[in-house]
Amino acid sequence: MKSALITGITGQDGAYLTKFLLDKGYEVHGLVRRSSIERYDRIEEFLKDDRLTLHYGDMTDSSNIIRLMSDIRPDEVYNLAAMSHVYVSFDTPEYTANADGMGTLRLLEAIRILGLEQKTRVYQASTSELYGKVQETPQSETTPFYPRSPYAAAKMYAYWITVNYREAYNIFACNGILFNHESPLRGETFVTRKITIAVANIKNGNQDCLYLGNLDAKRDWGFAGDYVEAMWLMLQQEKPEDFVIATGETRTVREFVECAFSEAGIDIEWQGTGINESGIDRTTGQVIVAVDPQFFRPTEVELLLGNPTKAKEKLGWERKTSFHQLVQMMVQEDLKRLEN
Ligand code: NDP
Ligand code: GDR
Repeated sequence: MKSALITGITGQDGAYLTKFLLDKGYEVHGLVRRSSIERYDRIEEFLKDDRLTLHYGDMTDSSNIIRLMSDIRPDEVYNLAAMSHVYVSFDTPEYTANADGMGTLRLLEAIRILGLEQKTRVYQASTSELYGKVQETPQSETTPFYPRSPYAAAKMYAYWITVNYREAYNIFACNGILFNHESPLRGETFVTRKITIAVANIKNGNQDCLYLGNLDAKRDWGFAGDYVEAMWLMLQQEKPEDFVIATGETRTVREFVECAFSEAGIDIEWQGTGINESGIDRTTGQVIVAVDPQFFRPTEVELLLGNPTKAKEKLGWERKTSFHQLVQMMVQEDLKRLEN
C-alpha cells in the first residue's frame, strides 16, 4: 500500500485529494493544526476510515515537520498547507511568508535531513497568482512571473526552492501551477463561494444585497475535484516536471455573478459604472449586487487564463467540469444546505 502525507488536509483541496487517494488504495496521513474548535467538516466522512491518520502540526514548526516525516516516511507528500487568501496576505505578510514560503523549505529540508530523497515524491501547490501582472496571455509553464501580493511572493519562493531542491538533490518534486479551482467546499470568503452563498441567501429572503470588490477581474475557474487528479498524475510520471493546470477559459467576476443568480432563477441587469455599479433584479427592481471598495486589493491581478496543453499532452489530463456545471453545482449545493 502506498502512503501519502497531505499538508492542508482540512482545506478544500485536501478534502478532494483525501477521497481521491483513499479510492486509489493509499494510506493517507494528514497534517492538522490544533485549534480551539476542532473543525474537520470537509473530511468528516473519511475520519472513520482506518487508512486515514491525522497528526497535529504546523508548517511553521521545523522540528514537527522533521519528526512527522521521520515517523511516516511517506511515498508521496502533497504540500497543500498555506495561508491561501490573497487579500488576507496583505494584512499578514510575514506569517504568509513563513507558512507558504518557509514552510515549503522546511518540508524539503526534512526530506534531505532524513535521507528520503530517493523515496519521497513531493507535490508543491503552486499557483497562477505567480503570473500576477501578466507578461503573456495565455499563461504557460514558460511565462515569466510577476507576483502582485505577499501571498504570491511567498509562493514564488516556494516554487523556486522546489525547483532548486529537485536540481540540487535529485528530489522528485513538482510544481503544479494551478489556476483557480472551486467547489461547494470552497472557503466562504473566496469570491465564487461568497457569491453562491449570497445567491442562496437572497433567493430565500435571508440577505438583501451582495457586496463585492473588483467585478472586472478575470479568472480561469475550474472544479477542484478535477484538479486533484492532476496533482497525483504529476507524481506518477517518470521524471519530475512543473505543469500548468487550467481550463483554458476565462470569465469576469461579473459573469460569475450573472450565471450564479441565473441558476437560481434571478435575472440581473447592470447599472452604473465603477464603484457605483450595481446589479438589479429585473423582476423586482431591487439592488441585489453592489460594489464596496473595501474589497479592492492594493495591487490586483486583472487577468488569468491558463494554457493546459502540456498537462494534456504529458499527463493526459483535461478538465471534466465546464464553467456552467461548476456554477450550477455550487449554487445548488448552497441552496440545498440552506434548506437543511
Ligand atoms: P484552503 O485555504 O482551503 O486550505 C488551506 C489548508 O492549509 C487548510 O487545511 C489549513 O488549515 C492549512 N494551513 C494553513 N496554514 C497552515 C499552517 N501554518 N500549518 C499547517 N496547515 C496550515 O486552500 P485550498 O485547498 O483552496 O488550496 C490548497 C493549496 O493550493 C494552497 O496552498 C493554495 O495556496 C494552493 N492553491 C489553491 C488554488 C485554488 O484555487 N484553490 C489555486 C492554486 C493554488 P486550517 O483548516 O487549520 O486553516
Ligand atoms: P484569488 O481568489 O485571489 O484569485 O486567489 P478570490 O476568489 O479571493 O478572488 C478572485 C477575484 O475576485 C475579485 N473579487 C473578490 N474577491 C473576494 N475574495 N471577495 C470579494 O468580495 C471580491 N470581489 C471581487 C478579487 O479581487 C480577485 O480578482 C485564489 C486563492 O485560492 C489562491 O490561494 C490561489 O492561489 C488563486 O486563487 C489561484
